[in-house]
Amino acid sequence: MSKLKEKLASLMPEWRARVTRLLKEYGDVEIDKVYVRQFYGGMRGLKCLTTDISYLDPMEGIRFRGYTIPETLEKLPKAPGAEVPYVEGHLYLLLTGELPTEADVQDVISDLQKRGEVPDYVWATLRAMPRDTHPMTMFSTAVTSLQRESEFVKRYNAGMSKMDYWDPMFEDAMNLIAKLHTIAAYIYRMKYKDDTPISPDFSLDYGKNFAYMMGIDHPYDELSRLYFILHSDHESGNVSAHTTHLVASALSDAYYSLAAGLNGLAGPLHGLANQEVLRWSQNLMEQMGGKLPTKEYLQKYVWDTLNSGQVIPGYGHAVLRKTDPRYTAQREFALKHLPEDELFKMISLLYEVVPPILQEHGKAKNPWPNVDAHSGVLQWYYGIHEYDFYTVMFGVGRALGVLSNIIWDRALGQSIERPKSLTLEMLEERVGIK
Ligand code: CMX
Repeated sequence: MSKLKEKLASLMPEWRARVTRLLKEYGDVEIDKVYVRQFYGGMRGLKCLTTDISYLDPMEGIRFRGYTIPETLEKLPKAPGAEVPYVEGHLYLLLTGELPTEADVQDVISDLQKRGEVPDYVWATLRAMPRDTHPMTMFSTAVTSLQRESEFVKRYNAGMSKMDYWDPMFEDAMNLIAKLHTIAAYIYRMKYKDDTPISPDFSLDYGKNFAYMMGIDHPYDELSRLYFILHSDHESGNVSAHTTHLVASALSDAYYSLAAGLNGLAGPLHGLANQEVLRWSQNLMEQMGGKLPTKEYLQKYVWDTLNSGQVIPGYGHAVLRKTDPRYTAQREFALKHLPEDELFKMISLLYEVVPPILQEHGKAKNPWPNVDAHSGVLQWYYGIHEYDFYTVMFGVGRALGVLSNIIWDRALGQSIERPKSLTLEMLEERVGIK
């Protein structure tokens, strides 16, 4: 058994006892009310999910297991000379709630390296798809195709106690995480780099190996680590996390569950917004002959977008009410590594121009940028000019959080999800409309 799995097994009895007590002694305590607006408003603000992996405060932003983004980046172990922590250490934190030692991180690194080989049929599946298929479709298909490897399915079919569900869920999650960066890089180089995939180097950590397989030099390894950590988790109500949790609640395995979550991530109001930001910003730069627009021109462009009934991509959020600290962390990386880049200057100008316009427009509850407003410009700078690949990298990062969640879902016996629907007529009757 890996050390990480042993650690998880040692944590579970106490967590299970707390959940059992809560449900037994306080199961009927009311926490929140449901309002009519929430029926048609995407259940916004409704408190009916639980996770301990991360918590999103509207003003402060995400905390991973209690740590803010600056704290996470500061406290997790780093490779000698590196500026961004190991992805593997972040996974340890998400799963256990504890900061890993350097030895803990090395254990996770070597465990993932052993699980990293991708079966050839995955490549054959990807190659059977038309080359102009969206890379998110390829990514989610590759994950679904791996479902035949599921340990959970094998153990479930052989007959397994509910108390043990988390164990094969852990195996599936780790086997998947170990392969996702390789699959992503393969899709990239097959689709966009004249079909020249680079085999993984299993002596490297996750972020470094991804940069190596993408064929991009330092400091792209640092950016990869940052990107995967920042995108890992945003509590459990966002579309990708909730979908993964929902599908896993039917005891679908990690492969089915993650693929479903990735399909949700591929929507333009969620993860795909990062490609929209770049497309929208570069359209404007093209109009300007590659030059930075004036502030006045940019203001007009933003208003034109709003007046044509479209959203400003990368701005607004369902929960956040201030600048996303994931945006700030990426901005700090850009200020250090590409302060003079024209596109970065454009993204910075948008940061000045968009919030007051959204405030004046008066619709968006949050006029500030979210994570997607900044990720594209960094990828572009290091040579990834294919916007539609950005969400795939978001998906690699997001897998760390959503898979950690479904391991704990099984450990704590979360039930199959089945909220109750009402008809419009019933709602009208309940509020007194005749
Ligand atoms: N530009 C223009 N209008 C916006 C807006 C934006 N960036 N953000 C919100 N609004 C509008 C909404 O469309 C909504 O309009 P209607 O009343 O006509 O439906 C109104 O303002 C109120 O919306 P809200 O309560 O502030 O925001 P929601 O919780 O409904 O939606 C989000 C949140 C992220 C979908 C929305 O802000 C948006 O569409 N942003 C642009 C897309 C984006 O950046 N998505 C990425 C989010 C992060 C991620 O998941 O990756």
